[in-house]
Amino acid sequence: MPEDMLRCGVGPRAIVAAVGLTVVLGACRDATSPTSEGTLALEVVTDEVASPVGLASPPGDASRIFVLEQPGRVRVIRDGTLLTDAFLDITSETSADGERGLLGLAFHPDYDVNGYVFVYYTDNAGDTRVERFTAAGPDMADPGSGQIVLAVDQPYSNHNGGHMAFGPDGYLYVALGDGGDGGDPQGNGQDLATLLGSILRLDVDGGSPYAVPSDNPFVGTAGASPEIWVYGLRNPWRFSFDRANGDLYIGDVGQSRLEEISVQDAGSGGGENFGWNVMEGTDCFGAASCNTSGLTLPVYEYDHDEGCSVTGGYVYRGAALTELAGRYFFGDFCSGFVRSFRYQAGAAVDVQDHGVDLGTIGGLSSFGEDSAGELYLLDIEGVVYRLVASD
Ligand SMILES: [Ca+2]
Ligand SMILES: [Ca+2]
Repeated sequence: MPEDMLRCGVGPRAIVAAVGLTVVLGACRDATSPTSEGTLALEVVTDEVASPVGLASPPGDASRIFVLEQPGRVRVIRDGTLLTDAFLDITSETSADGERGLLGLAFHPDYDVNGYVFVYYTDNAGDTRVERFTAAGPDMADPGSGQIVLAVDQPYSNHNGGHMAFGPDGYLYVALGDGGDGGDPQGNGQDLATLLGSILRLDVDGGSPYAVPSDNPFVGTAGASPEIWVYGLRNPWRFSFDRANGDLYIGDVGQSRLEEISVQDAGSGGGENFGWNVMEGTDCFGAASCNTSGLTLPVYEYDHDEGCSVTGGYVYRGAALTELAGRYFFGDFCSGFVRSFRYQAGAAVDVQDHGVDLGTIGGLSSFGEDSAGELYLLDIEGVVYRLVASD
């Protein structure tokens, strides 16, 4: 085995293929990242939003970004100015505490025509709802237009997932955590019968409230929920598609040891099992050994001495920082670091820690991407930052 295969930054999947699972993963786990390039800075867009947990722009909309406030509001920032009135306020229908609340927002690819926007929230019974609203004007949704798309009972208050995004295929992808508590006591992560612990793929145009795409991987599998696209997830906290090539990046929050980023190559066809709760990252969970066959391991992971809850981000494809093109940015909610890597041939390479440039973010709740591909970082204390070039 070549010596450089032992270095950190060479992804577990490549290593597994080459030498088997247990030999070198420990050596890679404590990847010490080089410093960044001294070119990045954070610009405050607003510090007047309440518990921001998400950000998105309608496709092609160059003037507005929408910010999710966990208590139940969607706010609009137009040309850099936070509008007073909310685009949508479902605070009265939302229970927001801990990991609950308004957690996801996705604009329909034809939003400029149909005005459809999808939100993911915890209802007053503590259960997950995906609801479609219709815009009533440029900066306001019709509060009476709500149509429930998906309802999923939640056994515990935590691990609700919550992210949604339309894929390059035009389908709506919805992330659900394992249902909660600790250690996945119901075994939801490995249970294809439940929607929990999975990312779903829904055709919201082909049926009411949705149709299952006929090429979803578990269509026709006895006992499986056909909505499932991938599974074996604990609490996917932000996933994203690389807008240049369709690769899917998933940040999955760990239990007590390992935080991970997994990647699904575009064109995979779906069905990947990302391991939970057989594995936490590249560790067997709760056991000295486990059957790892068929599991897709993370391309990057880090220990809890470096953080405690991964916040998945985006591959940078904007215009302002062209030297970053193709870098996947992510961070940690607890320690507030911001890192990036390039994904090449199944591996995370050229990992950088951007602490020299960016410091740490107090409560890095989410990243966001606008229609132009510029990146934003959200601090749960109320701040939206834009990633910019340093002076
Ligand atoms: Ca839950
Ligand atoms: Ca995993």
